[in-house]
Formats: sequence, structure tokens, C-alpha cells
Amino acid sequence: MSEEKKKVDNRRTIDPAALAVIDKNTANGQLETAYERYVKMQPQCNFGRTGVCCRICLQGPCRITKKSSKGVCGAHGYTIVARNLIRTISGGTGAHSDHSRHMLYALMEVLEGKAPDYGVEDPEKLRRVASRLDIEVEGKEDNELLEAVLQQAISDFTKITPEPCKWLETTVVPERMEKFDACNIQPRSIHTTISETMGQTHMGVDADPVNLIFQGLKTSLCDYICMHIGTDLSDILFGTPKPVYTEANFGVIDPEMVNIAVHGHNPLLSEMIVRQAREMKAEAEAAGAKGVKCMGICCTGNEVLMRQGVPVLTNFLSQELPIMTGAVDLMVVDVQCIMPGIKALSDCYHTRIVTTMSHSKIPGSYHIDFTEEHAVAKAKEVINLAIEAFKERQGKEVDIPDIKHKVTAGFSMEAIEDVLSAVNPDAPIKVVTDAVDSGQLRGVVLFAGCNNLRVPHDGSGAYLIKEMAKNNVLIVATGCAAGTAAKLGLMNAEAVEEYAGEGLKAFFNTLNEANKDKLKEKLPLVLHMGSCVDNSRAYDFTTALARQWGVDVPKVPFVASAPEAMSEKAVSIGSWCVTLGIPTHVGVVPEVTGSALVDGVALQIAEDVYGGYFMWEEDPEKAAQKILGALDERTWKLKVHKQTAEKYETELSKGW
Ligand code: SF4
Ligand code: MSK
Repeated sequence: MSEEKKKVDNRRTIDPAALAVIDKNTANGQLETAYERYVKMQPQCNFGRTGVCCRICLQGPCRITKKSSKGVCGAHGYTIVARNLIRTISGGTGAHSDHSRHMLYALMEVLEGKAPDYGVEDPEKLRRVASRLDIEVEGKEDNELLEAVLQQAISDFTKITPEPCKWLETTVVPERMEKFDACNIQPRSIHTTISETMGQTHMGVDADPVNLIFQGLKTSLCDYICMHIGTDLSDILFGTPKPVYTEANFGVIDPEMVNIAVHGHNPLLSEMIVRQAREMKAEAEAAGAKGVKCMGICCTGNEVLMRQGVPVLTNFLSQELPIMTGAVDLMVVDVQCIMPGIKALSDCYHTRIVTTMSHSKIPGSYHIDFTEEHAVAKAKEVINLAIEAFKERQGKEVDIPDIKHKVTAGFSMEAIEDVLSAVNPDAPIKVVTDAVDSGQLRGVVLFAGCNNLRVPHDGSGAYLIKEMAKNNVLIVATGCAAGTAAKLGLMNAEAVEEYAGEGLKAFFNTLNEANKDKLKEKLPLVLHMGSCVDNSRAYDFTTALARQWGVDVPKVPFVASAPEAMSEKAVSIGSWCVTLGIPTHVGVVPEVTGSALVDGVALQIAEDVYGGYFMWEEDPEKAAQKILGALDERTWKLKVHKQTAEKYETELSKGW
């Protein structure tokens, strides 16, 4: 057994509910989950881990070693690393575009009258989005506006002409657009750019690592565009999130209910299942249950959490474990971050696994082909299958760790502005900039992204959230990082009392006092902004801060952190964060360290060009210091630039 193999055990989580299931599993002879497979997988390949393995043509794989410093074709390590990196960004962008394109299909069907179960849930959001896109809204019906918004989205997805994409142009500060023009990374459209990237990285095309990286950044801007489209269209169809109150972790499973876990990313099906579950209480009662209970995993979970207040079951890494409680009757999945391992595990229990998308299947699972045309009927079909499974469960042992925490979620940008407007109705965001200017807040940090077994599950995320809170940082969170906060009791008002520094407490006290007639409960320590695609909301926060201060984003004390980045989507999100001017901490070193040049561009050169930069740091204590350092540097610079502008009665400097 190798040294590394000896060091790694399967207790790689700090979530007590997950640990309870893992430990029981170990004691009982071990069914296999990701925690065990990770141990078996050690040691992992160092060529892959550092990005110096090329499989782009059939002469490969070519690996860069001391003996052979180039691939068979003569490609240097820096070319190989850069090509691999930007193909990863392209993969992430492809996944997000898949999600948003599905929303476009649904909208088309709504407009053609072929999706009778959907409609415009939030006409105000539709009007706001249309106005932002320079579409005339006066005197227009919802469907007319929807058609115009849809056409604009299709254009941003597909056009081959060079004018800027509207979703980019209208959501970032003008200085960012100038920067993209100057660096020649203005994307023509989402599909065009993904296609360009795949072409540019074909064997024997671009060997220039810097040129490749710039194309990667252009691709990442498309990731941002399709995420923003996804968020906007979801809000129009299902409503813009407002504060909701619920619970999180395995303790939300109720053995007397028909338990359905919704998992994946896309709200189109899960919204219907949640709505329909409320309608099918009688059917569940007829089977001996108290009703139907839905709970969420990963970002489908985030979608139904923020709009419907559906409890959080768990986040990405522990997705298999709820099955081992014996009390999950059905897990219905759509796309992305679904471990194929759930199927083999479910075979040991009564749990049904149901796939729903024609391009996302798991062999041996149930497949109910979801169509917008028959959304309610399909949702009923899924729930009936869960009721059948519930009947089969009767008389069998269940073991649910009794661990759950209160959660307050649903902080879209609109919801945050609504809370702030109780203090300053004319300029809500000024409440935050004033708090930073006065030193009450040290800045804002976004915790985003996944879980990754290369670092202990939830460990860095929880540590960093507590550390930021102690240091008076306002915290927002999305995706599975939000799941960490929810599961571990950091997404409620009690956590403010326990972990926030004096400045952050005072900031929340002012808001709570001003909103005491509006909010059912006090504000939580971590403001939940939604799923992966909703990192677009977090960037809207940055843009709002930049506009309020009258500066470009690189002067804004806003940092992004992905303590447990895992997916290709996390790489593309991190890349647009940097391109859009945000210092970005990544808690798992990505596969670029095989080229000092590519690594250096990410860590240093990026800042010179875009103002944003990466910080790889796996040690959470060091990461906290780096994040706080990045915030402080920006606050200090902002102050110096403002003082200089006031003293000499000049414009604020555009540089950073
Ligand atoms: Fe090897 Fe070059 Fe082919 Fe890559 S493109 S596999 S480096 S020969
Ligand atoms: S689900 S992309 S593990 S956040 Fe969005 Fe979680 Fe990351 Fe998947």
C-alpha cells in the first residue's frame, strides 16, 4: 500500500450527519460511496493533476517529463496545459449553456401555447429584464415582451456578427466592456465561442499559451452570459426569490412521509414536482403516509429552496448518503453533478432513481422523459412511483441522523435591495458602500462552488465562513458552498450571534430593526443567492457596488471563494470572476501547475490586465488571510483614490 493510500481514510467530511452514515456503513461492511472510491483511487496521476497530459490527438497520450519536454507533435508543456484548461472552461460553459438553452426551449413552448403548465410568474421581473435589454416595455403585453426577450437571448446564444452580447453589455460597468474590446475578448455569442475554442485547441492549431488563455477568458464571459440568461428566465417563469424559512441536513427526512429528493440543476421539472407534491397528499395518505415531502440536493435543491422554501437534504459530495438512511423513496435527477454511483447504491434499498432528461441517463434507472408539454402529468408520474416505493419501504428499518438546522434563504439581488431599501430607499446599495467606507464592514465575499474529496468535505467552506464573519465581512453564497452553510447551521440568525464580529452584528442589527415589520425572522449570517447559475446574481451585487462607488470592479472590495471547486463549471465561473475583475480564491489547486507560464498568468498577469486574479490555497487558515488581504488592499486603494480625487477635484482614477 502506498504512503498516500495509507494516509487517506473515508471520513473526509466535517458534516456530522454525513459522518454518522459513513461510520455506520464502515461498521456494517461497507457499501461503496464516493468517500470509499476516493480512497481506492489513490494515488492519482500527477500528469493529469498538473495538466501536462495531452490526449487531443490519437498519437497521444503525450506526457511532459524531464526526459521528454514536448509532445510527439512538438507541443510544449505550456501549450498542453493552456489547451486543457480552456477546453475545461469550454466544458463548463457548455454545461451552463445546456441549462439556459433548456429555459429558452421552455419559453418558446410557452409562447407557442405548448407548455400549458408554465407561464410568466413574475411579470415585474420580465419588465425589468426587458428594459435592461433596451426593449420598449410601455403598452406591451407580457407575451410580446417575452417574445422580445427570447429573441435577444437566442441572439446572444447564436449570432456570428461582432456587436456585443446584450446580456454582457447591460449587466457590467462600461469600463469592463472597454477592457474586453481592448483585449479582443468580446464574444460574438455563446455557441460561436464554444465552437471557436474547440477549433482553436484542435491538434496543430494554436500553440501560443497566452493567445489560448485569452480565448479561454472570452469563453468564460460566455459562461457568465448564459448563467445570467438562466437566472433571469428562471425568475420570470418561477418568480424572483424572496426570503424563505426552512431546515437543512438529513434530519429533514420524515420517515412517515413519501420522501422525494430532487437533484441536479434545472428548475423546470423540480418546480413542477414540488407544486404537484402539495396536490397529491390524498394519494400519499391512501398509501399510509402523512403526505409527500420534497427535499433538495445540489443546485436543483437551491432552486426549489429559494423559491419554494423546500428543505435542503445535502450538497454534492454526500448525495449518495441519504439513500443509506433507508428512508428516501425516490431520487429524481435532471442534469449535472449527479453521481452515477447513486444507482448501484439504490439497488441495495427500495429507493427509485429516476432520470428525466434524454441526454442525462444512468443505466438501469427509471427514465421518465420530461417534456414541458406534459409537465404536470410527468411530475405526477414521478410522485406515483415514489408512493409505490413508500409502500415497499413499510416494515423495513430506517436510520436517519437526527441532525438539522434552521435556514433562512432566498436572497436574490432584488430581495437584498428590498432589505437595504428599508434603511435607504433612494440608494439601497449605499447602505453597503457606506458600511465599507466607515469600516463597519471589511467587504463582501461570495462563497461559491462545489465539494471535492481532495479536501475535507465542507471543512474549508465552514472555516472560511466563520473566519470572514468574525472579521466583519458580509457573506453571500451559492451552489454547494451555500449547502455547506445551510447544513451546518450557518444560514440563520443564530449564527450571526455566534460568529459575527461587532461590525457585522451592528450592520445586521440596523437592517433587522428597519425591516422588523417585513421580515418573519432576523437576517442570516450567510445570504443565500441561489444555485450555480445564480453566481450571476452575486456579480450583479459587485456591479451595483461598483456603480455606487463610481469605479470599475477591480476597486471593489469583493472577493469570490470556491473552497472546494470540483466541476468544469467551477473553472469557467472562476475564470469569468477574474476576467470581470474579482480576486478569486480556489481551495483545490487546478490542473495548471505543470506550466509555470500558465500558472503565472492566472496568479499574477491576470491582475495586470483585468484587475482580477486567482489565489490557489488549500490551507483554509492561509486562504482566510489571503482573502482578507485582498479585501483590505482594495478598501485601502479605494480610499486613497477617493481622497486624491477630492483633493484635486478630479475624476476618480480609472486604474487600479
Ligand atoms: Fe501529443 Fe501533440 Fe497529439 Fe497532444 S496534439 S496528443 S501533444 S501529438
Ligand atoms: S451542484 S457545479 S457541485 S456547486 Fe451546482 Fe454543486 Fe458545483 Fe455541482
